[in-house]
Amino acid sequence: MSTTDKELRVGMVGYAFMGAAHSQAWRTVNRVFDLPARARMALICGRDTTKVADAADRLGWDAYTTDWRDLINRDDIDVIDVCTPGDSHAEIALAALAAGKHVLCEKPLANTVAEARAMTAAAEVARAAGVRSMCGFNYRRVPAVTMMRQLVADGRLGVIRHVRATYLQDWIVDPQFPLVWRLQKDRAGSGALGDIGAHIIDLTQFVTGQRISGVSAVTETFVKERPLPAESSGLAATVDGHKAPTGPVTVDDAAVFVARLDGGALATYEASRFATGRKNALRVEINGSLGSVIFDLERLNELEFYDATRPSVEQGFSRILVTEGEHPYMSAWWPPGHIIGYEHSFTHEMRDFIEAVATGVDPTPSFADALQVQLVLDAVTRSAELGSSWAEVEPALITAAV
Ligand code: SOE
Repeated sequence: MSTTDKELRVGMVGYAFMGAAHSQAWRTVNRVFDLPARARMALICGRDTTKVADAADRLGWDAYTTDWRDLINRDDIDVIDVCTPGDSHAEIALAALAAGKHVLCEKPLANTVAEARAMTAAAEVARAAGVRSMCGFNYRRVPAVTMMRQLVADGRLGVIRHVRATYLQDWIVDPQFPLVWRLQKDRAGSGALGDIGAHIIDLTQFVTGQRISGVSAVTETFVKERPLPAESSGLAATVDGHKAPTGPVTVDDAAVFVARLDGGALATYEASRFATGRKNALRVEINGSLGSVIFDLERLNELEFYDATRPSVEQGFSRILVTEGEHPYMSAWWPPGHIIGYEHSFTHEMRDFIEAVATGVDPTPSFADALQVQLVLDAVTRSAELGSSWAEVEPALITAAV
């Protein structure tokens, strides 16, 4: 496809779920999109030699290393792709930016506001030297989501009144699920809030063009102790037939909050890993004075659109199949009606990153955009801890029939 001989040599840190998703995108992007530069999957990094060697072979990387500093110090690496747990995002990204490497960092940007501010400041300095940086909020690159943003920007919904966002999973409902890194604050920064709540915070701000200005929140940790994972498998292990030792869960299992957006909209957000039966259920509904639009990740090729300007006898939610060539990103794939999947959002992410770096413009979302998400995460955490706006329901003082 691409005739360019310009290469962007990528070094990726991490080889778990996001490492695999990013690898698929790096493998595919130049075969689908005609871009001003080609991504070369030069080096993958992971701490375990055997596992990272296997990952290099399985995911299609030229070589591997067990020290991420190798990537930073080499002058034949142009891009650092950070796919590690949140507790190493800042250290790796700061070193990469200082070394003049372009950086793509998975979400959420960091584990704390302080780290996110430092990363954003470093990105600004590096930007002056032509070094680009982006945070990997991949759902922005689902064609239906990009179209949702366009409908709002074109005024098709009128004045935005309500935003209603949920991101629901259920992978830790079993109390025997082990205490993996995502359940430890020092590794992950927060639980469902930062992992999946960050997505709906970014996505709703991206779609509406409005920023969350204030929140009132509750969070809950339903299972407070979990078996320590076996070093090797990461599964709960028994020790000599006895129940494995346990450790404390130090993050939220669920976060629920109301919010005001700076354009006047009222919003509700729910991020939970205890929504039994919901596997990766992200849903956003936007209500405006002239219409509404709904995105459901389980039906990511579609949008539901209600146009209140239509004659009343014709009004109703229409189902838009977002697979036409004119729809965002879709001309690169298949004919209309041939749908795409979750992994395509990462290919679109790499497309936009490569094009921005190769043409010398700043990709979005920037670290500053990701800092805004981090600030919302922090406000939710503070609100939940303070409980300040919480009004207890007074007891009825009668014995209600239960
Ligand atoms: C786990 O909740 C996870 O892998 C998130 O970390 C990703 O960002 C999300 O896209 C899918 O679920």
